[in-house]
Amino acid sequence: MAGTSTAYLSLGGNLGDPAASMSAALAMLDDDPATKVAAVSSLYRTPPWGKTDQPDFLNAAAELSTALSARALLDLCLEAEHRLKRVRGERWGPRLIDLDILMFGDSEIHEPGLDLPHPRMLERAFVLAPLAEIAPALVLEGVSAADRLASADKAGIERLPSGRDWWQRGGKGR
Ligand code: A4P
Ligand code: MG
Repeated sequence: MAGTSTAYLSLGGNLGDPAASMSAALAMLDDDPATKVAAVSSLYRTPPWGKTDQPDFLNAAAELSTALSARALLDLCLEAEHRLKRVRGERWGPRLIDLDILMFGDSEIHEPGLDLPHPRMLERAFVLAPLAEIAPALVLEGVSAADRLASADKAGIERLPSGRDWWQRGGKGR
């Protein structure tokens, strides 16, 4: 595809069936004619960050190949969240599904409703652990994802034996 960008996403949720919601979100992205899911990490069980009196999260990361603009990819992610009936509540609070764009090629964007690279990813092991699994050499502000993870606080983070094709199993004949 001409004009194709590589984008990295963080997926997470801690209400309902987060693995099913994340799997459905990835299927929706992959169904977009301009977007392909190129790689997906294992599932990780992670202690809640920010607001700690809520259930553990499941988190994962994905690499996409897309001919969309960053803004159009964000809109697709927000639509997927909406279709999965995300209820927006308090900041950092419990959620059915959350999709964040971490990186979009080497774009740097600071606009209303869209910041890239994602401003809060470097401090979060729940983002870095799955990202480093699929893209260890990806450079995040001068330091590789693997090295960022090595110096992050990984307490309580557990990689589940899901394999990397968990999102394709079951449902919709995938
Ligand atoms: N937005 C701007 N830039 C981006 C981007 N690069 N990707 C805007 C996606 N969205 C972006 O999002 C608010 C708005 O951010 C979007 O409408 C979009 O226009 P939101 O998801 O409604 O807000 P939020 O998620 O409540 O706030 P925030 O600060 O984004 O929270 P986070 O950072 O998503 O944190 N603990 C664990 N273990 N695992 C988690 O996944 N997640 C959170 C949420 C807290 N604690 C967690 C986890
Ligand atoms: Mg968010």
